[in-house]
Amino acid sequence: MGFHYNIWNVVKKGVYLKCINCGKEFEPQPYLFKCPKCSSLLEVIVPEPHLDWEKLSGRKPGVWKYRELLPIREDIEPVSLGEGGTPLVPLKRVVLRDTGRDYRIYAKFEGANPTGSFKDRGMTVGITLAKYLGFKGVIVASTGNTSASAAAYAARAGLECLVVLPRGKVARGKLSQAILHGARIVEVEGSFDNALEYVMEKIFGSSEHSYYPLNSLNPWRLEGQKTIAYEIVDELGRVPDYVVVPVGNAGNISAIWKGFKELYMFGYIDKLPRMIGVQAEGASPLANMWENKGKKPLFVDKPETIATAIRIGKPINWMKAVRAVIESNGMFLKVSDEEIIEALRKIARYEGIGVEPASATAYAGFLKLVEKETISIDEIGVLVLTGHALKDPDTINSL
Ligand code: AN7
Repeated sequence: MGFHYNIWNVVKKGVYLKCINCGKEFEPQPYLFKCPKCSSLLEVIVPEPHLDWEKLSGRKPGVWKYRELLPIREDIEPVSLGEGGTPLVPLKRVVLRDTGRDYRIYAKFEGANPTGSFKDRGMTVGITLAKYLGFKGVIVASTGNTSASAAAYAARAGLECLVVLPRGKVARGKLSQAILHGARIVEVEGSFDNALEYVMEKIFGSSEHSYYPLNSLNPWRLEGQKTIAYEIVDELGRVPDYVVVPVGNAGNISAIWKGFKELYMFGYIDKLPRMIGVQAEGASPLANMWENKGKKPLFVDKPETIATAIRIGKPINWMKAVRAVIESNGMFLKVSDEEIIEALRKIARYEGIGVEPASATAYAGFLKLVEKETISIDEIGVLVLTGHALKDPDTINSL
């Protein structure tokens, strides 16, 4: 390490890292991404807050409304663009039209975040950590949205940003954002999986640690994303019966589940929702595992889908996501590119909500649930619509 930092200047007292597999606990360290004992994923454990949930109602909506439940010290001014606090809107016309029934279903429109995707929730935490630990910059592999978000938040923090992208496979809006905010761009052949390998080699194959990696292997970033669960409960005034989440690298579904579990453990809610993960057919290692009743993902070497955001064959957070789905009594599903396009078009035309293809998998997945009769008419569901339509103008123009 070329510089000195004190993690306790940034991270709250009582916070620690825990291996999701062997349960071993570790002091917080920015570079600890895998358990030294069993190589599994780590999660951040935040101590139980002294917090009356009702007290929150007077605060401004957004990620930092839930400071007591985040691992960052409360005397630190976060690097923020006002992320979170996104609309939760009932879907009525499209659902009635497609199913003939009044399902009680809401869309959590994450496209309304500052850079147009849910990634901003994680980035505000990740970049805050990177800034106050004194890193020179950040590095991410990305299918696009992570790079757009990292570039914007790094710009705000005065940090350099290096993004590694799969060549020719990043939707134009996202690439434009990364360029606009001044990121340095490296393109690699293949898919996101190859881009992530490049980042891991660059970081762990070198002793030069001035660029902080903010991929979803980074458990700190996921802490910001768990606020999606908090907001859903806050706004609905109750816990939904099921939550449908598009799955690529599987960080978001894991983070949202962690958020619900914390609310449950701390006694703010008394039940938990079923977590439904949706993948695109050409990039569906987890949905295929689920179909075959297997225990390990069936990794895909050459993932392919119109939903480039989730064109990922080896989801790094698969173990967390599988746990979320099993513990919550949920499931993984896959949908075809045709179903994705249809879903995208319909929620745009009948609800006025414009999303990118990866996000439309949530609505396509909901229709599958109706078809399979795994949800009932009196249950409340939330679809997490992860990114804005403007992210992918080329796909939208070709509809
Ligand atoms: C719109 O930007 O992986 O399952 O590098 O952009 O947490 O990976 C994006 C993922 C869903 C999947 N919807 O979330 C990246 C990246 C949209 C996304 C996902 C992504 P994860």
